[in-house]
Amino acid sequence: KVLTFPCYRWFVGDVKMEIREGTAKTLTGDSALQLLEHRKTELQERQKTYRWVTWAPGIPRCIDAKTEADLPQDARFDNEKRSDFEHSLHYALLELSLKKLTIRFGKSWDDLEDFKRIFWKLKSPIAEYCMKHWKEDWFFGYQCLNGSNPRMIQRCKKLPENFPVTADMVQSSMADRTNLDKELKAGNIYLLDYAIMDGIPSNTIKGNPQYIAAPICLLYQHPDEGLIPIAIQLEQTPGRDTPIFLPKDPPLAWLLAKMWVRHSEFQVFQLLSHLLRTHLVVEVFCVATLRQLPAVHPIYKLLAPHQRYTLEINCRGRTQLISANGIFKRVVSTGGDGLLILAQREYKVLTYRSIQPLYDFRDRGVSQLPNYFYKDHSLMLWEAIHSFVSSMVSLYYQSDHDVQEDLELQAWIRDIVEEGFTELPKFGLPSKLSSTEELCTLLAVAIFTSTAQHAATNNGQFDWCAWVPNTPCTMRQPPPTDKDAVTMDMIMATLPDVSQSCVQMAITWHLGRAQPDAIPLGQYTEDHFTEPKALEVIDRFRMELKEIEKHILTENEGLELQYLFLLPSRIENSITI
Ligand code: OYP
Repeated sequence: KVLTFPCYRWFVGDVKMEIREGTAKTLTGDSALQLLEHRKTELQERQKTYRWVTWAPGIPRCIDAKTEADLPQDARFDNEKRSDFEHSLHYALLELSLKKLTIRFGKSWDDLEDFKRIFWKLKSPIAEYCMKHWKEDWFFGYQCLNGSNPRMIQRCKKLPENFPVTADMVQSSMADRTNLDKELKAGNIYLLDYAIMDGIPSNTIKGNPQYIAAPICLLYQHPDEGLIPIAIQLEQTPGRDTPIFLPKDPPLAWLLAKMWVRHSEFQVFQLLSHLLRTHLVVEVFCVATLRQLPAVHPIYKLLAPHQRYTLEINCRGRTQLISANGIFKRVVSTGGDGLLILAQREYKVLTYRSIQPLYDFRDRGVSQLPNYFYKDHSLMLWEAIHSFVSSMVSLYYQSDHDVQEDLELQAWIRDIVEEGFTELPKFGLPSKLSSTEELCTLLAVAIFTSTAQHAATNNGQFDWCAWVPNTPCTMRQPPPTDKDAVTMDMIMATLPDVSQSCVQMAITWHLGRAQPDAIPLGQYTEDHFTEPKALEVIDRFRMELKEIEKHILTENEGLELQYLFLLPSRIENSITI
């Protein structure tokens, strides 16, 4: 009798052909000796092909590949994706360099209106909205909730000791018959604290030093105006040279203070929320899955579609974006040593708990905030993903015992915790799985992070960063120390120059635009599962996603600023960009 191997793969030119046969089986469910033998050889091969490497200490470990060219075919972009990726960036850069030629070179802009000159063909409705409203305080507050970094804001019960805001400083921002103290007690005061930026070394670009601050910003959930910033201090240590900026200050001083907050936001958003907390976290799951689970394993079948292209995009990121002479080094204030130090600081405090949306919102104390669409949609998606995963797991694991006894699964979690998330004693994920519940949470985290969470941070980056003054990637002058001395010239000398601005627009457009070959969340095109029960579970998941889609569309009807980043049809099934 001919043995049917669970998975055959071959290549015709560049086209990947794949045939899988048979039902998903865990190790204990597979009994024929030859099949067990096959599982073992498959894993040995895979472990030779996919190896861990420490790209840099103090961040998650990753795939051992110098560039994407070192990756096995299976993990590479296909032709269409590769040529689209390469062309789109060239297209954006070319368009912008043509504009640059018509502007003066390597110079500051003359005034804020000047930024419009590169704002020509590459645009989006939200980016244009942003251009019109970025100076308004409510818009600043809105972005904390539904911008591209919606996980920074936290409730403030007590003012931090290094931020001596007094009640009368902010009284004029308050609604009638209330004050700071009452509002702190009522839970209407919030905080953005960029302490993590304190002391991060800043880049030098073409001989010019760039600057970094570590702001703290107080916000107030105003009954009529919504969430608004009410006080900003640009450094962590209070003092005569670090005044507390207020909305009633000279308008340019208040504007520049907000820009400094938004500049920190750019760094935290791109490096921590986006790169570290989605791309690099998910890569750990990818590598462990490829090394420890054979293709017949139900958990392999479940996760593989959520890992498509992630290794290649991360390799490209490491070689072209955050490398010694990559894009960050060329145009961003944290380029050079800064970005790694920043990522290492965040990695030290990264917890498994904080990548589970329920706990994240609870720990930040944001349940009272209205119009927090990111939160509402995340929770709906988490629910749908968790229930999908749970149904799938229950098809293959009848009890906690089954989980404990699955040696492949246990090797998988050990690889994740001990090889991937090394040097992370407080992460909070044990290296053994003892129940189906633990397994379901972990799988939901892996899928949620590679789909919804990545979409929430990645997909809005052009919308929120294309209008450079709203989210500047670098600052070319130190933070202001005197409120009365802020001038427009000083603002223009501080913001990114013409060429830095062009690169910011080009890259955020390149990464934020919809991918032409995108596979949306819940679409399983490779038919890993074939058994009817599993297919039913997939169908149910899709139906739930459809419901969420309808709900979000209805909710957005008539909204001036729509929140569609977590619309299921716009969420990719994996991190591919
Ligand atoms: C890879 O040809 C990626 O230069 C982006 O990286 C851009 C390139 C390569 C450059 C291609 C080229 C994707 C993976 C990732 C990630 C998350 C962090 C994204 C940060 C974007 C920052 C934009 C910087 C603007 C100045």
